Amino acid sequence: MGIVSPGFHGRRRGEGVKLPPGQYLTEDFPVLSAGPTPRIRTEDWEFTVTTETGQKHRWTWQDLTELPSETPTVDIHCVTKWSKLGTTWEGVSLDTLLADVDTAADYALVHSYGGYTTNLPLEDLLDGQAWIVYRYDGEELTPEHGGPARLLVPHLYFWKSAKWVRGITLMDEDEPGFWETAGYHDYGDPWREQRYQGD
Ligand SMILES: Nc1nc2c(c(=O)[nH]1)N[C@H]1C(S)=C(S)[C@@H](COP(=O)(O)O)O[C@H]1N2
Ligand SMILES: [Mo]
Repeated sequence: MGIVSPGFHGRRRGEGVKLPPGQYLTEDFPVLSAGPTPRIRTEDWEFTVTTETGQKHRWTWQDLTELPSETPTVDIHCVTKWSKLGTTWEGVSLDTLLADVDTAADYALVHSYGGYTTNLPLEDLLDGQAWIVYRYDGEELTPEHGGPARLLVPHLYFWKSAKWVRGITLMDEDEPGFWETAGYHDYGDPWREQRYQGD
């Protein structure tokens, strides 16, 4: 057998790539939704951040899309064991959205149109780790994948990346979301294989 440098295409096939434990690579983009896909017109869309003191910050679709955007390329890891490498998105960093939000909260509960929720420590939304994204692979985010906009927080299992995101509540105490209440791990670090409570 010859010596072949894996290069970029090899890397995409997973050669020389270390995946989180128990994960396999997929090239397609599975859709995982716990219920029907809500259809939200951008005219009706709004995103709110509510602080632990009840202060509300609100962004319309126009507000969101006029903010400076970023185009993160990240690997995503679903708890059902597929991982997808090098996905490219466009959206607004939570650092930008939370810049003027006055809070001392430690936890965030993310709410979606349709009723889905998921929780995480507020610090996991900051420092370039999370975005509200509205484009995927150069195209508008489709409804199936969470359009018009979803949370993207790729360092945690993908169930934390709430599709059809509608708001974030900042809280002093942790409060489990939809899958976390159903027995999935409260934090969900794929590299520590935190799939279920007790992992
Ligand atoms: N609102 C909402 N967000 C959600 C989900 C959901 O059912 N509803 N599923 C989660 C899970 S388990 C995964 S793996 C990803 C799937 O995103 P995708 O359908 O774009 O692949 O979305 C997450 N965000
Ligand atoms: Mo998932």
